[in-house]
Amino acid sequence: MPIHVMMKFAWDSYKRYAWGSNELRPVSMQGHSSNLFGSIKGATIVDALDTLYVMEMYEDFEMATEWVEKNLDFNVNAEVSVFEVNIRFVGGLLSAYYLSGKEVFRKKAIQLGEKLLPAFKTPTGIPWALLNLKSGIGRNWPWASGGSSILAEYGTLHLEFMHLSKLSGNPAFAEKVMNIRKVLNRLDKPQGLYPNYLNPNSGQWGQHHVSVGGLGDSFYEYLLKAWLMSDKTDEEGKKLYYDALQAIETSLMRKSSGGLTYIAEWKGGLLEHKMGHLTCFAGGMIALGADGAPEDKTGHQMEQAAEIARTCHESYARTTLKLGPEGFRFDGGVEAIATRQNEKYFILRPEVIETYMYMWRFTHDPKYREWGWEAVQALEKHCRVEGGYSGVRDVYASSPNHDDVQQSFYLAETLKYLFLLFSDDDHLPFEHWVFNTEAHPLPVIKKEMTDTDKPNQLE
Ligand code: DMJ
Repeated sequence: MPIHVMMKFAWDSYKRYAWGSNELRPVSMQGHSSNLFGSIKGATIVDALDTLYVMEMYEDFEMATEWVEKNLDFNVNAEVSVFEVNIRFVGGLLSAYYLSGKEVFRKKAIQLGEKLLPAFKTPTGIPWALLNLKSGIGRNWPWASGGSSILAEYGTLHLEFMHLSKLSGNPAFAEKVMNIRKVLNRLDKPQGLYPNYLNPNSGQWGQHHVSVGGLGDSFYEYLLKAWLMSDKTDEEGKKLYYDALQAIETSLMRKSSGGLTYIAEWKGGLLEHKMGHLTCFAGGMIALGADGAPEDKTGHQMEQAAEIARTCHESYARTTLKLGPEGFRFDGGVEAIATRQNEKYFILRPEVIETYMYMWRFTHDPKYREWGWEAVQALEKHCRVEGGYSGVRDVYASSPNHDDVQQSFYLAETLKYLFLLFSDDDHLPFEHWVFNTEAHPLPVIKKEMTDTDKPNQLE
């Protein structure tokens, strides 16, 4: 099954049953709206724009562009997740702009970025998680430790905001995200690790939970990518990334008795021997950073990345449906298997395929394409339903019980990374493009040529 045919089916189903809604319910064949986006509409359209473009589905891209022009509206009286709106909508609009050159995307990205700025009105400048786009009033998730903001949320704005400053000429966006770094730099890090919770009023850490999966993940990713996207001029981003990775290696990375490397979670000094599907993105991240690693660690980091890819593949291979669980454990006599009912679901997430894609690009070892192909077959067999693709509730069940949601990131990320895994390396080459955490490609901002770099005018 060629990947663009999968995309066509996912897109056509959304178009037919849920056009304009945020997401599709592929079993009940109707629209689905998550409150993460308030009353902003069309998440799937904006998230899918660049995938349509990259797969050369230009008619569909035009249709999506027209919808954005006529219908995408941020003047809504509703509370949104700053992080989700940034990675999916701002990121999606920016990459659609850079790929197509269409002005409407630049304009809409800046408009939305301006709407998000009031989220930074806190005593420390660490933004709120939730923001009412009309009133500009923000707050944090009620469940987050003592009113804290979340590392993976406030730490995953950097790439998009740097581009917003570049495209708008307004330095405010870049200043806001650089200030987040300043606040973090002033704080003590327990064993060099970054707790997931930070109070935006006091500037102090909340509970000492550390994770390279949910609540922490893309913060680390954006340190590395900030450096890469700056054409390797952001030395601070570089240092913060490699120092954090060293702390992760020392305190969280472990090998099971069966020889599987995993990244555990840390709760108040104790290790929880659990890895999330979300954590599996780390294989790709470590591979992407390996080339610039200090102290001759390139080979070592490539090995770590390959080992994580293998562990994550095992988490798929050890299920009945050959799709990965949301979380898997390395305790109580099991390895890479979910033991709790609420960790057995699969919601079309991309992280494992993302890691295969990076590993393929860096090694050309055919096993990564083989593993990607296994995932394609499982998606076709168990997730494809009459009205699109659906997640499943239990990957260990003998037949799939569908959750009836086609997540927008399935089109933005899972299908894009699959497509790139089976494409030549000159599709979106890493020298020129950096992927935001929702797989939206953003161009490297080339450094000004210095006098010595400049070609000799006389020659
Ligand atoms: C996406 O929205 C992004 O990849 C994010 O970083 C994590 N969660 C989903 C996909 O699993």
